[in-house]
Amino acid sequence: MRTKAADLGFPPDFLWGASTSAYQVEGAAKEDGRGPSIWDTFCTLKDRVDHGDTGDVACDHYHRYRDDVRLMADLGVRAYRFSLAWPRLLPRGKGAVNEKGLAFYDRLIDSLLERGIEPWACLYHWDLPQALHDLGGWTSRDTAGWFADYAALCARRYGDRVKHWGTINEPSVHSIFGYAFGWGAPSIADRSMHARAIHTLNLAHGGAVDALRALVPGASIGCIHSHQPCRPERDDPACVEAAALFDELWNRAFPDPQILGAYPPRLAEAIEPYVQPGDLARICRPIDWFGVNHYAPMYAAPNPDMVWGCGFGAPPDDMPRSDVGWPLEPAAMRENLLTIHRRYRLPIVVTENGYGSKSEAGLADTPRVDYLRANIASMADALHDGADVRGYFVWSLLDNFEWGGGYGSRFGIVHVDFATQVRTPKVSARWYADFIRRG
Ligand code: IFM
Repeated sequence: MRTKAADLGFPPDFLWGASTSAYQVEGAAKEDGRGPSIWDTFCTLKDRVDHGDTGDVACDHYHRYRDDVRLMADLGVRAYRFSLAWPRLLPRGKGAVNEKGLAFYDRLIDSLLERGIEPWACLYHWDLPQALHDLGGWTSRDTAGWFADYAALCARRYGDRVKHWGTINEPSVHSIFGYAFGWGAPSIADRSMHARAIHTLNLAHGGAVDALRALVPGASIGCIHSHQPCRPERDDPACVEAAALFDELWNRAFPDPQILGAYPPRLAEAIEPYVQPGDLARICRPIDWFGVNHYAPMYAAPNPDMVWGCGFGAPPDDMPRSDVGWPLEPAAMRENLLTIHRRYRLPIVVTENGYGSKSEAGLADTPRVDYLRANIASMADALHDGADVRGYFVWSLLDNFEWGGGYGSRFGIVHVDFATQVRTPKVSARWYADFIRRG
């Protein structure tokens, strides 16, 4: 059965878009003066990324962005959420600016605007310049100041054309995987370093909001969070407490101080040693929307091997799973959006939602179509029930570098042959295009 956006009750100005991020698609990692990021370094570590994959070439979006913009225009996508690569613009994170890097995003932004596609730029999607990591990275308060300087540079250069800005993509995932679990760059597993990183990332967000607000007339600003329903693996007190702590680490460590002005109760004590007078006022700046990357409910359990004593648990045995093992429960989208609406009272933009597959070979990605259709319908339910949802970006436009999963995990609605760089829209891309047009 075909579904129209209008049938689901989406308003005519509801924004339908597609998302990517710099390190996952650009490639050209050593070209035109780009400096190394912590992910370039992480990819050189043995056995950390499946098949030893790296983002060196990725989807070669750096050279093929025009084709990709044309592809989006053909699909009828109205907005493109991409990230600016800090190490491409400031190869050492601060100081000397790389004009060739700046010029790349000029070209990308201009070609989007030429085709009527709204640019949504995110300042940071996990690619911290290695030179700043060497100075302490997110565990050093200085990094928040350097991030605000970087935000000002971007605002001055692109603010005449880019009005929608995200500060940081999924700070919780970046900090948990990078500083608590050691599963992602910069590969640290230390509770106090994680607590410090949380606070610096929050300060960085606040500083960037101020810079964007001051320098971009009419800016619309948000932070982009991975926020998922978080449930105990089992109904026993230890598990319930583990899930409450994991919920604070994953879902609340960033939006609570940014929007409500306080750290959630279980984390407050751990972060308190790093909080200086006035910090929460610097973090809690007025923003325009809550960006949520929604995928699936999470299950949590106690885990003494993890630095916080909790971690991922197992979903119920009878719960259907995606090809990458994530629970499939479309109603969780509605639940999640209503939770965010009730707690934070901001307009919401679904900045990522998508289906990952490890075994996908061809273009007939029916499970992805089923996932997108059901999640969009659930988003419509949330809208009808009062959540102020304004837009939806599919993750991802292209198959790309899926971090530790390398190129073996495909999330694109457009297939990328990584040997030839040929792009071919999958059935899901056709479905999404048809859905947008009919709406
Ligand atoms: O690929 C990632 C993206 O970088 C952040 N959100 C989740 C996606 C799928 O894992």
